[in-house]
Amino acid sequence: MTDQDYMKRAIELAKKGEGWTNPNPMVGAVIVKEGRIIGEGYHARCGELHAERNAIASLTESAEGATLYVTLEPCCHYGKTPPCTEAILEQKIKKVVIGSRDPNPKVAGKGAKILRDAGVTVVEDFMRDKCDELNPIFFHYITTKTPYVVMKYAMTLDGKIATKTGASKWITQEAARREVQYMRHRYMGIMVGIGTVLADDPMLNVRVEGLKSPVRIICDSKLRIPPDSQIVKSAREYRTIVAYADPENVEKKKEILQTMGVETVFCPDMKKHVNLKHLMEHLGKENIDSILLEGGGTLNDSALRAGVVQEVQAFIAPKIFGGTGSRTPVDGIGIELPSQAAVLKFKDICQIGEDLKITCQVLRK
Ligand code: AOF
Ligand code: ZN
Repeated sequence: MTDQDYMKRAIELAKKGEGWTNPNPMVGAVIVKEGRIIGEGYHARCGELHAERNAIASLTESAEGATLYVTLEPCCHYGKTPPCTEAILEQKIKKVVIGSRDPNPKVAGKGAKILRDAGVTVVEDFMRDKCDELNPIFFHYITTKTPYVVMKYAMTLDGKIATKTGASKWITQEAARREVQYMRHRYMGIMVGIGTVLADDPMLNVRVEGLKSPVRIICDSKLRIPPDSQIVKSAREYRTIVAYADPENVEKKKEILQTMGVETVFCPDMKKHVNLKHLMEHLGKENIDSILLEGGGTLNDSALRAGVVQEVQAFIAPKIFGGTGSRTPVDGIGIELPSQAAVLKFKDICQIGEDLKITCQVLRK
């Protein structure tokens, strides 16, 4: 096996933590001695041991003189767990091969330096791009303190998210819808507008054994959400945050919602709409590092314009609805010139069942 193979194994291990490590990163580690893997581990859950310490815990023999392959620079601070650099030095590991750099200001180069100063051979940026792909959420969140927002929608080949009557069940097939359940597990929050709640009365949870459900976030300027909606009725079971912006005549409603377990947050802009930038700052403070935005065209438009969207994931079904008035993924008033467009970059395209999934990074709003 080559250095690349060991790092690929570490990446594979890291992915096992997907959806569970947030707001911490996914990290994998492999310890190799004389061409044999003698220990491996990954970060399984926020608050639990880091990948390096789990790899050490699994050692089948002494790691003295061994090489550690780790997808992220080892930490050197006391957080919820003690520094990994200490464990690495205790084990007398001779060489550490690192994939991603850690932008966490508490680490950021200091981890690698401590190891080097102690006489360990350190290789940085090894397969860095592949390792970086594990943690766009962590890199964004740790540097901005606001959640990484993924706008997700399903549309027909002619760009409609509903028929002219508003019917939207279903656009994509089963396999793509299963993928969406997984996405709800992966991101910590899910956000929709009040229009979606009134039209569909959704649960916005995950209905797959062994996966977790996201925190539900509703943008609801006038606090119109019905107390007998599925979301409010299940607010004790699934954390639910409703953002509102118009303080008039909401006191009583707010009280009812709160006694039913809903958290409300007042987050107005000048026009008494929800200020999405401020909402993201609030959610960041609540430790929510990532959000799946399942829009509605109006909220999608506002989120794009507010500059809070980092990624778009579009499912495209090989169907055509037509209709001048049929809803599209992004509504609002639109722009005048193509040069004013939001600009994205294609990152990935794959077929899921009969449907396509396109992943894009937002470059300019
Ligand atoms: C992880 N898992 O495998 C590595 C991390 O609060 P703590 O102690 O869990 O520390 C979290 C920080 O540790 C995290 O922000 C990142 O900078 C660093 N490395 N974190 O959760 C790991 N290696
Ligand atoms: Zn660590």
